[in-house]
Amino acid sequence: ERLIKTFELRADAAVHPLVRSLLGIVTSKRSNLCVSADVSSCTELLTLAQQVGPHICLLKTHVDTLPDFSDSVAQQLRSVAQQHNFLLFEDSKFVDIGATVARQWERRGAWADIVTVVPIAGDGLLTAIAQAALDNSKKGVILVAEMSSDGALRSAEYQEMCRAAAKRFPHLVMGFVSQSSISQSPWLLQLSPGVSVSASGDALGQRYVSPECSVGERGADVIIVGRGVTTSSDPAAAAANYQQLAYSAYLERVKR
Ligand code: 6AU
Repeated sequence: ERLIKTFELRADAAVHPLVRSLLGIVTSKRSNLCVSADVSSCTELLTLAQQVGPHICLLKTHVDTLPDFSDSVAQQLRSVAQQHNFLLFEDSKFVDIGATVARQWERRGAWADIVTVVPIAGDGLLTAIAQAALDNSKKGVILVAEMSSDGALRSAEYQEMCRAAAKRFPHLVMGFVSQSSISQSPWLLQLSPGVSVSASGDALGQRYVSPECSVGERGADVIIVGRGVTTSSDPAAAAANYQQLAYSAYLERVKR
């Protein structure tokens, strides 16, 4: 359990300005929900962003799955994000040597506020991102420390690597994608996918827990929900429901 519990106090302790901004959005909108916009076209992406915008703090994308993604779409998405006050989170899962990530950056990283990194290759990758980001205070990295799926690596050594990388790059790393608490540092955030109110898994090894379990028991600060929202006939209502459940679970947690 963290000594500093509330998002407000954790924002005050934050090193990275984007952690402060994100926690400000979370508390003002009363939303610790990130919707994972895993859709098939940019039209669907922009529609979904408008629908769920009022209910989210983050919108997560995989632009390499969108054949028609372009600078103009990125710009339109940015204006929806501004209108509804959320940040843009590209799930890039950068994993390569620094020189390669520096090449991947322009298309897959430059447009978003936050990107994901799998820090198994050493410091070169994070150094490359720190150099490529025009303004480091406006660019955040989330380290993928522990995955939700069946058979995922659960390694204390790897988790220690993630903690150490966060320590070496305090002005870049905002926290972790994980299923459990990786660090007690109040300024590092835990983002947890694998959350659903109705399903327990999919046919390809994804595993789900409820929002209450993710936030209340496993320590998620922000839950990441994809299909629980995107496959609903009413994505706005589904997002509102996840928002309410996740934020109530957070409010319960800080009382303990
Ligand atoms: O809610 P879902 O299962 O439809 O979508 C979950 C989203 C997907 C995954 O690529 C992603 O979360 N994800 C991640 C991330 C964010 O890195 C890690 C993980 O362990 N599990 C997981 O599902 O877009």
